Amino acid sequence: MRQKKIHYIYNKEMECMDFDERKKLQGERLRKTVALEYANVPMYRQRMDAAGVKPEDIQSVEDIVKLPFMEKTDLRDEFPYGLLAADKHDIVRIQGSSGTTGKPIVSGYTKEDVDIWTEMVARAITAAGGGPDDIVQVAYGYGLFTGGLGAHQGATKVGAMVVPMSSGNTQRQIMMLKEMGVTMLCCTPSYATYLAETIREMGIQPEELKIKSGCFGAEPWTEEMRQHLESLLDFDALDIYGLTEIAGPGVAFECLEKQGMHINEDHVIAEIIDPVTGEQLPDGTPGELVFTTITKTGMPMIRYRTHDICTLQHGTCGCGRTTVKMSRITGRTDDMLVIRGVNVFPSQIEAVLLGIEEASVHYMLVVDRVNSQDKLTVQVELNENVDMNDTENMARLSDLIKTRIKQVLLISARVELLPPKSIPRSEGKAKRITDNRNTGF
Ligand code: DLL
Repeated sequence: MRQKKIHYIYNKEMECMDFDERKKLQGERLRKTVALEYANVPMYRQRMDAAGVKPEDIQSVEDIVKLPFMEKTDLRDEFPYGLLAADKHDIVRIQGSSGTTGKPIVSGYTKEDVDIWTEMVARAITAAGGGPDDIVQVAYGYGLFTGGLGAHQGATKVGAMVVPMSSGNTQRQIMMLKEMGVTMLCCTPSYATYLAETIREMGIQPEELKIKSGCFGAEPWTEEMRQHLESLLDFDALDIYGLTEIAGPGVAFECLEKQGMHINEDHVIAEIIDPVTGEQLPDGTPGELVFTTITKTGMPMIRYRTHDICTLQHGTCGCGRTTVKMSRITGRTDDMLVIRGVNVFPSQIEAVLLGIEEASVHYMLVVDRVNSQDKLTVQVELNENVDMNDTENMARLSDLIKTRIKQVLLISARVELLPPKSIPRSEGKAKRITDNRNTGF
């Protein structure tokens, strides 16, 4: 059941702080973080020395551009403890990123880091209408991945009752949602879609559930997907963003205005840069998101390149928060597909498919190289009610999808229409790309 648009704010002092005051606070915290990093992390000290920057050169937020970037490769190279700025004795938690092969990307957190991260998620849950009266089902995976524990801690902090399901076992998830009277759901948007569709297929109506909102993140999704989800369950589907290296979920979160995600600026400084030149870009211009942690003491990150693409927007939101907002992530600079020279983001294809009634939200992009030419195949699962034996209609649908993809991406794709439930479902982050171009040598 959708809730009234009332804006609850967890930490008014920090979330609604005057713009200049916050900048001052960020400058002070940045100065401390850089001094800590320079003193305790040899890799970053060497990098600052090589760039000719000393801690005393950093006095205000504006000075941040003098500092060298950090990259995911730094975490791999310094695995597992090389980037710790705190004594190992003070580290109380290790978390890691999901879905990678080989060594995971891990981050170490002090007790204070865990508390800060917990408050970030508490702010997100509050913004989604959550509080002590709520029952929050956490269907993010628990483990090294930050989703499960992150959402769990935040929901506990606001005093909600947590149902720690972790991911998977869809029938059991749905039974608990219904029987426990769950009011909020936390999981990936692809899993939320799968859950919502299964709920409807089981003949359960939204009125039989008490779900009022959900905090969905850990992977890119679209506005169209929000509409789809909200129409299935009659609730508020909100975006939540984060990454292990910085904290976990809650680095940024949407409020009920649904106009971008508020970044917790008392704990991080966000920049958008041109991924090629490294120059800062103004509000509204898409580029790579870069974060600097300014309160983390376990493993601080300075100008960490996320490779996520989005825009920033400063100003006061309709909810009263004054924190900068980031747009949805439209892709990553590194998993962006380049097909015949054209940049392709899975989210663009998803938006096309969601505009086609017969197509479901389940799809795969397969890229092959045939006679030195890139070939993109879009596999689309059709909805249950589509008659796949109607060859005329199948041909029309396939042409329609091809035309729309061409209009949006300016490239041609082969379209394969598949029966319902033929694409494997994910319980965590969805895998939507198979790139065969670099294999087979
Ligand atoms: O995915 C943390 C998280 C858990 C966020 C639960 C939200 C909810 P990692 O596994 O380290 O951490 O992956 C971080 O996931 O750089 C983005 O590319 C992507 N990502 C995270 N949230 C979003 C989002 C968690 N809301 C990487 N929209 C990030 C788009 C997202 N992409």
